[in-house]
Amino acid sequence: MKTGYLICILSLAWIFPQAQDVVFEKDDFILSGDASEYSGQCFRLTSDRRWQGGGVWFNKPIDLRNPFEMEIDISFGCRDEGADGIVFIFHPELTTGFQGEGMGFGGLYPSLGVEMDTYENYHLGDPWYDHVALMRNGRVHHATGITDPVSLTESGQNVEDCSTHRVKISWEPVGNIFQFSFDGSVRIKKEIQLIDQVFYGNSLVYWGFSSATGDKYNTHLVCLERLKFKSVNVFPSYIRDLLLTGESYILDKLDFSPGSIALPASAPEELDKLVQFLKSNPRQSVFLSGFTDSSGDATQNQNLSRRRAAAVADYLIRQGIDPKRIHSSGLGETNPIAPNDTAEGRRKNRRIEVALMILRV
Ligand SMILES: [Ca+2]
Ligand SMILES: [Ca+2]
Repeated sequence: MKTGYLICILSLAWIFPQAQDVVFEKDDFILSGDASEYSGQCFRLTSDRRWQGGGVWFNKPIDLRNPFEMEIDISFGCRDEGADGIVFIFHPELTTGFQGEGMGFGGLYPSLGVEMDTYENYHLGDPWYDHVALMRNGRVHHATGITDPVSLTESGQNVEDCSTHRVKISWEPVGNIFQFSFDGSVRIKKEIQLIDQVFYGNSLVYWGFSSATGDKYNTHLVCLERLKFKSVNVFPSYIRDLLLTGESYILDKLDFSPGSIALPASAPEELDKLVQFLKSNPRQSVFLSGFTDSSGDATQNQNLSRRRAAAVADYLIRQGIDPKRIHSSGLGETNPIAPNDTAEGRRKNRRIEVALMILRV
């Protein structure tokens, strides 16, 4: 193969990275409200009681510039005209919204929701039958929906029938196509500028399901069968715009020796404040990003920065912080904060950045 072709193919692979089947465990998900683990690959969002509300969220963001596909089995319970239904959500924060008729989607801004609604709220323009619609920004009135409500099933029959229903959800970024199918029938297929028009240019979002009951109720179950997407483990500087606290800082005194991943002697002084902060703020997560100066090989620098950030993460874990609250990545010589042509500038660029995020679930 000629080099030119190879470069061309590699370039295309870079522009269109392939989604991967995700091997998932229940630990990859964060539960909120009344949600709980259920048997197998299932989560129970609400139990069969009044005024319940629960959500389940994948704990890492995805990048909507990549395809996203999932197959799930959903159970809406056994009580026809029960309530309220289940919403699949994309949202830049790990947050669940208003309950009741909002089904945990209400008020989430900006957001995309696939509302699977089994309870007719007259004042929201709900049809009498169990329906699905594509909604945005936590608004549950159908007048503001992206698509009009259609019956969940092709035949129009009730879905609160004690059985499970196979749902497929997919996002194809090349054609901007969002698709939803229910029991093998495509119910929504919509071209939508998800990144530019719904999320205002930001492609990093979390995904999850939420549900609620009200005066009417049902057990709501979600069973994950197949997930195919790329989750994002690196947190470049622009993701800080998403952080609820907006706080990030540089571990100034953590000067690693050249080429070394051993924590310097200043580590306890520098990191124990962070440990104490995380212990006193149990809903806070931390993102550690390692950076190097531009000396040497870029790939080795990326590797070095990743291992240094991981060394800091290990220290926090040894001090008793739950590993699920710590994310680390290495960004190598990218994003310099000073010129690399002076010793002082290079020293500034060799750094670990700490960004904080509240898990508001
Ligand atoms: Ca409703
Ligand atoms: Ca029904």
